[in-house]
Amino acid sequence: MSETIFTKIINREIPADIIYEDDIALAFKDINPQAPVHFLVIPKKPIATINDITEEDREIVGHLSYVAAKVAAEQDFAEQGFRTVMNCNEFGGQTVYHIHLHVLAGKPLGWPPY
Ligand code: DGP
Repeated sequence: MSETIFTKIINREIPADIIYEDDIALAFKDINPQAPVHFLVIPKKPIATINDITEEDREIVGHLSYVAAKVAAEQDFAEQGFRTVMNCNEFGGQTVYHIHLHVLAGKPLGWPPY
């Protein structure tokens, strides 16, 4: 897949407010927050969309939820509650084609999301 802005964030070629990093994933604050807490958890491996996840990626993708919960606990909003969202393609509202888990928290979130 072609490189996105998120590869540049992983490689520190452009700045981001990084809040978590390990061998598999990176988490950083969303540039356009939609809630008091809004960060993205991305795999270091570039995978364009949910549709491109392969069998060998299953552990990586599961790890993104693990990181979301870990940061939620560290930042003390786990018990209050939060939402994770992964948008896919045009109708899903995806704009950056490197999968990312949105983590939103800090206020009651509406449902359905439109
Ligand atoms: P989506 O629409 O699901 O593809 O979400 C992409 C998100 O990525 C969107 O909420 C804004 C965020 N974003 C886009 N470019 C940048 C950037 O350069 N830095 C940061 N921190 N976030 C970005």
